[in-house]
Amino acid sequence: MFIRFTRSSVFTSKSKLSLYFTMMKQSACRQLTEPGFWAGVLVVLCTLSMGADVHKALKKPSMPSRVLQRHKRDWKWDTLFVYEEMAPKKPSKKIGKLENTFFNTSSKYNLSGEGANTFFTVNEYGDISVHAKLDREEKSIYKLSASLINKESGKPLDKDDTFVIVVLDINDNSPVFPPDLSGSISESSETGSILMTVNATDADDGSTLNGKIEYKLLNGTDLFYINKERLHNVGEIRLLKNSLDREKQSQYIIAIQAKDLPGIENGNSATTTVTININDVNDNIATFKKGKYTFNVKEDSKPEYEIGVLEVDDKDEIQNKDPTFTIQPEFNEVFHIKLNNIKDGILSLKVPLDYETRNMYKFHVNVDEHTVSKSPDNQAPNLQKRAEVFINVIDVDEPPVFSKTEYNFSFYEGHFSSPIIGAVSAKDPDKTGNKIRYSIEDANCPVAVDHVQGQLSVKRQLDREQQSLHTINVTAHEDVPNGLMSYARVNLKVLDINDNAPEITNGTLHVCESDTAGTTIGTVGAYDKDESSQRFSFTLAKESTNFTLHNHLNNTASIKLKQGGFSTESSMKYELEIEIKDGGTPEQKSINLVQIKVCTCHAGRRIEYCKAFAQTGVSASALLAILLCIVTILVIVILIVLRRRYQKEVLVAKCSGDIHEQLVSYDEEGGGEMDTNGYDVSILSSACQDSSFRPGLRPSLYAVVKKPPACKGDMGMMIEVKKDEADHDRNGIPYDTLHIYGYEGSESLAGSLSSLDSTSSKYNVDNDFLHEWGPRFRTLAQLYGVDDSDTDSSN
Ligand SMILES: *[C@@H]1O[C@H](CO)[C@@H](O)[C@H](O)[C@H]1NC(C)=O
Ligand SMILES: CC(=O)N[C@H]1CO[C@H](CO)[C@@H](O)[C@@H]1O
Repeated sequence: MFIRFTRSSVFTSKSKLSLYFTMMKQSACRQLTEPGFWAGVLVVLCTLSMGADVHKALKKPSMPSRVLQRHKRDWKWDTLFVYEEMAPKKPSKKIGKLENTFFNTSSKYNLSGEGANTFFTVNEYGDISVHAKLDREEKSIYKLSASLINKESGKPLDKDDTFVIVVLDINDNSPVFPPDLSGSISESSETGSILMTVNATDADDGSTLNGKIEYKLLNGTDLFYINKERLHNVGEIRLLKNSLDREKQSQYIIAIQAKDLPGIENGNSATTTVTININDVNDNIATFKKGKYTFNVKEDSKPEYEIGVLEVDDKDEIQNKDPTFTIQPEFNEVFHIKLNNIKDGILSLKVPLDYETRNMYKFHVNVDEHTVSKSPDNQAPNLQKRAEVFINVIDVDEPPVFSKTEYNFSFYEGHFSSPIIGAVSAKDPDKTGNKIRYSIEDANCPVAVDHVQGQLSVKRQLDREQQSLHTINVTAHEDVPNGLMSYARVNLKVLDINDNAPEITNGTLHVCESDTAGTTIGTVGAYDKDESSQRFSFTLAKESTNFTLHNHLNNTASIKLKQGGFSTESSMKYELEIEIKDGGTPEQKSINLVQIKVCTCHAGRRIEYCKAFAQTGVSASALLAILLCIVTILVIVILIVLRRRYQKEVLVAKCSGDIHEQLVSYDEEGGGEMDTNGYDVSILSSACQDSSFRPGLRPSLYAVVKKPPACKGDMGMMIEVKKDEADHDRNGIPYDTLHIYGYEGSESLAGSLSSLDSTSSKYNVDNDFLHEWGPRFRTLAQLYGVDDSDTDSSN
């Protein structure tokens, strides 16, 4: 159960501090109010008895009844109040008093909690005073705790208790508008429509007038108004008159004032501007910009060609323009009007024009528009809702025109007495009326055209069975230089004549050994390439002793046995010659051979085994061909065998040794180009260019004799010979082994070791030193040295 009191009455009551009696009554009432239903009754009674003061006590925010029960009459206070924004005074302002029953001269009060000893202090008598300027918007309630202590020992004399100090509101804040206010409304809106709502806020206590807002429009009041009611501080801007016209003014900027303390002259206020956009509706009709439109159109313009634009005025925004154009009815078949992207009319062609028929059109066009509401402008006196249109058709040189776009002719296949198929014709539509020349460009076309008359004729016999329809393009062009041309299609259907003989459809039948006389061994049919519906008739060209033929007159015939007793053992072959006539005109007939196999059969004449036809065996020429093939293969095989044998003999001969022209033969597997350990590859390449050929580097494995006089010539040839030998030596070492061949020569650095060249006559070493060696060598010096006398004389 709750009892509600208006807060304003609490705050406005001035005589509210330290009401001792009230406290007494109140705590008594608290005790009574604890249990259930009676509590409610008692509260009401208590309320009545305490009058205006009791509600204050009940509203006290932090005075738990439990505490009060335990410390009856110990602490006494009421809620303390202080106005915000009050400058601290000297002496400081007393806002209330703490009272405790245990208080005496040796005790003192102490404060703790929010703002204790800074904003609020208590003196030794329990007087609470405020020392600072408080701001309710920052903090509206301070919760404090009071204690009573011994002055000397500091020991608490009673349990602490809490109380609150309420900061009272003053009107120190102004309303604040949200930023960027704007609204919009359709130009066709009715009186009273809401354009937008504004919602200003005021930081002051919303339960008092300080926090309530009233709005006022500072301009635009001829068109708009704002509500005076202050429901949740929301202001609604509404339309005063339904006289908006976007085409005259599309935007309004209105100043709004918000003021607190509504209904009171003073108060804090704020102003802002809001933008009101007027939305367009289709309320203006379209009118022509001009009264007369003139266009030129070439006669060869295609349908849908856009002749020109019929511009219109429509003040509405593009999405609200909706003009409809009507052409004078007689011209509806020739012209039509569609809208372009800016909603002007586009006059277009429906059909091609022809200068030769009509070179000028004159008609009128109306424009109309259905609007959702009417702008006053629509009532102007002479609105241009009708315009005259003049169209001049311009002559152009046009290509020939065929009498038909497609011609269909037919012609019989085979022989013809007259080649004429038919004729095409074309005309020059222009005034000049040029002569037309016809031609067919395809050289393979079986049809020719007369260049002047346009007569078509076949050039050769046609065959329906080969091609039954010919499509021919005939060209007509004006017989003048740079004359225009056009084409026509000619479809030539080839008609059938009975020029093909019928053919049998199943030429092989079988007779079973078990068949008896009268058995139908098969049915034969016929077909014909010609298209005329034939009635084939079948007859036996030669009487048969064994078979009869029965014509069914439905384009089939069956063959029956005259007698049974056929055997696969017998060497007889059975053939029937059947003559088939197609019954057309002229009648075509053919003699067809039906072969009849003799077979052993399962039940139901299902073939088990058939005797082969004598004729189906291999023919003599085929046999000959097969024989020839076999002989050829044999010959080839024999040749191969012989060759193998011969080669083996040669190898055996080679292996037997005794080959004198072979200079060196090593049974060594070569290391390839990568094997640089066995020998130095560079020798081979340097031998030609490098004259400083060093013998010490020669691999001992190879016989090196003497550097050849030149790389080309003898040595070159020898190397080629040796290379060739090596390449073709089947017993030799692998091909990637390097052979180095050389022979003794005059330019070897090592010189020749042969004694053959060392003749004494060419021995001219200077042995003069022998003379200097003394008398012991005189004889030697005389033998080999230069003549002494010569030396002396020269000296
Ligand atoms: C033709 O006639 C024969 C005998 O009257 C009949 O068996 C056969 O089914 C017929 N064939 C066709 C194709 O009508
Ligand atoms: C099985 C059978 O009767 N075959 C006869 C078919 O006709 C020839 C004469 O053309 C007879 O010699 C066969 O005996």
